[in-house]
Amino acid sequence: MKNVSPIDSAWLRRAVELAARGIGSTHPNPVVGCVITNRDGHPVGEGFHAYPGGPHAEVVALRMAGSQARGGTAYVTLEPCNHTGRTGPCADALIEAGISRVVYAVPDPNKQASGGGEKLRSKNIVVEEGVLRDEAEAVNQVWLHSVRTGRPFVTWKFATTLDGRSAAPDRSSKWITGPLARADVHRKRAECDAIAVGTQTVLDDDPELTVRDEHDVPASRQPLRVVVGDRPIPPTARVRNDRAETLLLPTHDPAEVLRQLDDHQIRHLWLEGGPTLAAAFLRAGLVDQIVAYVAPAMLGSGFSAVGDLGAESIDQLRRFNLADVTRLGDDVRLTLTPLGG
Ligand code: AOF
Ligand code: ZN
Repeated sequence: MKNVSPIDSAWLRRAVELAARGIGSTHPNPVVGCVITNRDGHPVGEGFHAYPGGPHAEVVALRMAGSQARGGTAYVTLEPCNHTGRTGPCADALIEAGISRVVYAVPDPNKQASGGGEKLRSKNIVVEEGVLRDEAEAVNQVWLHSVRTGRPFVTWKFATTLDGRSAAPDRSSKWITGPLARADVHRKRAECDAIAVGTQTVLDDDPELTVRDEHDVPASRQPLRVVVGDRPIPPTARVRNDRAETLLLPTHDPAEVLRQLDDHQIRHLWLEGGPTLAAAFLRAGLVDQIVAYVAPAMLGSGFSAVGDLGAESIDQLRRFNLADVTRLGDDVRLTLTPLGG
């Protein structure tokens, strides 16, 4: 660990907080936050990236700071960009504003945009990289993962009884968990770019796969609905309504699903099942996070939340890191990550 001044980490922590305000609305762009302090170290501007095509965090903060940015420091969660995309290069904006020092957390893995740090240094601006890196990585986890690996970050969500069942023998499943857990699902769906289910789930449950409740989201901002598999979907199925876009992927290969979604610039896929699709993704090692809603109830019969994972003996048990446990009414939400991930 290098020596970082507590003042620098405090302003970057504020920048991470600002970045988090963009979660769920910047797709396919990253979340980015920025704070500007003047030459005396007082904050004079702050901002975050709010929507794709909108001004970058640095530009929002520079506008607020105006001439007070001269001789000051910019704290940014991501390396300032060096490209003209939908907006001009932030490195140039910082140079023109007369900033004398730039402290950022994470280098930009996007080849088209990176190089801002070098550009700033070449203009004799003091540049420090890697301050508060873990926090800034965490807030931007999904985007960083997707740019670095070239495939979407995958969250598998399921609701289950204590005995691991997600549907009764007649395939009915409404409702296993209570209203607080279901509202939480809508909140989390709203942060994703795509929601996928298998064709069997469409036939069994006829889900709409949209973000509802207090989130009154227009069709243009709804996550993409993705139906995986080759069973025919009736024309009356709710996934075919006009409340969101729907992509039908007649394949059974999770890697192919992710390749196609990457072409659609999907950063975060929310996988809702059912058991066959979930098992295919798990077996392929393509689940990055699991969110399990567990109800204090039992069925004793019916369908398991996940299909065959190929285990024949107990030494083939799949274990995960338990990252979080949250109580939601009478239900419990477990967040798990792959071991070693
Ligand atoms: C953002 N917001 O605050 C920063 C970004 O499509 P553009 O022109 O908006 O450029 C997006 C790229 O710019 C993005 O992939 C990232 O590499 C870089 N920095 N992007 O959306 C920001 N600072
Ligand atoms: Zn930029």
